[in-house]
Amino acid sequence: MTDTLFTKIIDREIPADIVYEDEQCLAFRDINPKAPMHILVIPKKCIAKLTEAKQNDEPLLGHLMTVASVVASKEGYGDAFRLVVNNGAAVGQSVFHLHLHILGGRDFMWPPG
Ligand code: DGP
Repeated sequence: MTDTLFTKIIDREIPADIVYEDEQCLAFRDINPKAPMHILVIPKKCIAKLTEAKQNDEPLLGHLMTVASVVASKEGYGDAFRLVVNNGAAVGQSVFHLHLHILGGRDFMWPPG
């Protein structure tokens, strides 16, 4: 797939406030935060959206979840955070490079709007 905005963040072509990195993924603060903690976890592998992930991506998807948990805990929100994955433009996906939103630090509605 073609490069995305997030590929440029991985490659340090665009600056970002990076809070975690390993060989498989990167986590950085959302430029337009919707909560006191709003961090994005992205795979370094370009997967446009969750429905494009393949069965052999399962370990990577699990790793993203584990990293999200570790990052939330390091940020002080380990007891209460929400993960969001927008899959498709119709539900608000605007960057077509798979990402987990980690949100915390305020009250959240359930069900989400
Ligand atoms: P989504 O709507 O689920 O595709 O979320 C994309 C998020 O990416 C959105 O919350 C804003 C964030 N974002 C877009 N451009 C940038 C950028 O250049 N830097 C950072 N840090 N975040 C960005």
